[in-house]
Amino acid sequence: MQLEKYKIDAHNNDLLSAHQRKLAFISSEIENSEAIIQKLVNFQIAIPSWALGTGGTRFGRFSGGGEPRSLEEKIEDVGLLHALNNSSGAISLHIPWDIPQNPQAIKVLAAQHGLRFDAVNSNTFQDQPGQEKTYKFGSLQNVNRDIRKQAIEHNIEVIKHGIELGSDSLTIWLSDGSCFPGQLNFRKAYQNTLESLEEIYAAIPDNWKLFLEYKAFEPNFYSTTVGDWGQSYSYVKKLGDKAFTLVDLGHHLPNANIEQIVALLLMEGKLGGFHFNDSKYGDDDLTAGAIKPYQLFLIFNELVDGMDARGMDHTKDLGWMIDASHNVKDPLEDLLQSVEAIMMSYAQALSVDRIALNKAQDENDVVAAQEILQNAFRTDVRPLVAEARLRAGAALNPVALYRNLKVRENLINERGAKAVSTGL
Ligand code: AOS
Ligand code: ZN
Ligand code: ZN
Ligand code: ZN
Repeated sequence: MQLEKYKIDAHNNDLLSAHQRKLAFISSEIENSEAIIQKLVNFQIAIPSWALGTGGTRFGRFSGGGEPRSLEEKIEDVGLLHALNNSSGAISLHIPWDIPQNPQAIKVLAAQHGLRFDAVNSNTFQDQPGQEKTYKFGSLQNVNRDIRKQAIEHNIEVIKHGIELGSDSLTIWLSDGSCFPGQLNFRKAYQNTLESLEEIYAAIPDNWKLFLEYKAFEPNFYSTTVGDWGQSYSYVKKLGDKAFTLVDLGHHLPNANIEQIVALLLMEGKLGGFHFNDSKYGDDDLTAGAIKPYQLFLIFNELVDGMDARGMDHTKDLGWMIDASHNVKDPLEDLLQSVEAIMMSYAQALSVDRIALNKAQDENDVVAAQEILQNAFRTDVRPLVAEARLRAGAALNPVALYRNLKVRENLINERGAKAVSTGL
């Protein structure tokens, strides 16, 4: 389905005067609103290829229809999102779910939609058809050298696919761990994992990054071999300058102070990037900002503070990815909501009066510090985010336009009501 520019323009014209009223107000409230809008125009968040179809649980999956049946159609879907919000200019692929048959043609197609390839993801948490050895008892940690070798070779294969597409990072998430006490020798599992990661790291090109994701639990429920940020940090620190920790917001134990983790990793120069999502219980992979928007804002508050302190480029120096997969929404609408929530938190964090905050902190003025942060969080910055879209030629209200244009109905007509996304 094509989203012609004149349809976006017509939508924007309808909403323009109301938008301008709101923008004028907020611009008078926030001193650096113009600079914030510019930063929002430049900010891009990668869409995971596995979020384009309806997710499921182990109890079932209810497809919404019109889902992308191929890598080409996944790129088309992300292209639609990007046309609507101009903030989703990248796609993150999962191998082998998304093996490009003709990389050159895939690159051209992505470029036509203004998309680049973000981190490529390896998969050693499932056995693939025809695979020689099983990952039932782990991959990079496995007690069996041949199984470790198979997993290492898979990761190297993924890097090769990434190079062909112009990606510049590899994300490794391991399901490795154990389900029962005694099952695993923790030290040996660590050593095996480290050695395996070293072999993968050796295949990482010089201009690439290796992201090591951590997760407290699931599918293993007694121990996970890269179980928290400290464990990930311990590996990436040993690997070298191209290795970083990746923070998936849903991968922590309840009540973890994620913003503090982010601040410290950033300070250590080992924060690689994010998998944004939200959760109430575990790795729920709900829409970013749906449950704990204040937490999302506090994370961005640390990011802006820490990145600026290190002179980092907000747009380029971290990997910004979504990792969501829900069961009851249209996946494209959900992704539009996630991107919006991320942009809002970023805008709010940019609006924080840092000088005043530092002063309040230095004076132990707890109330003032809280007022500064909550003021920013309670300010409606949606007109700034909308203005950034307008200036970039995207839609003032992406979800509304998506519905008005009946995008899902069109995709169902094109692909069929039973079209189920490839991959997960
Ligand atoms: C798994 O819990 C992780 O979040 C990974 O990022 C995973 O590769 C992704 O969710 C796709 O399954
Ligand atoms: Zn993740
Ligand atoms: Zn996860
Ligand atoms: Zn998740």
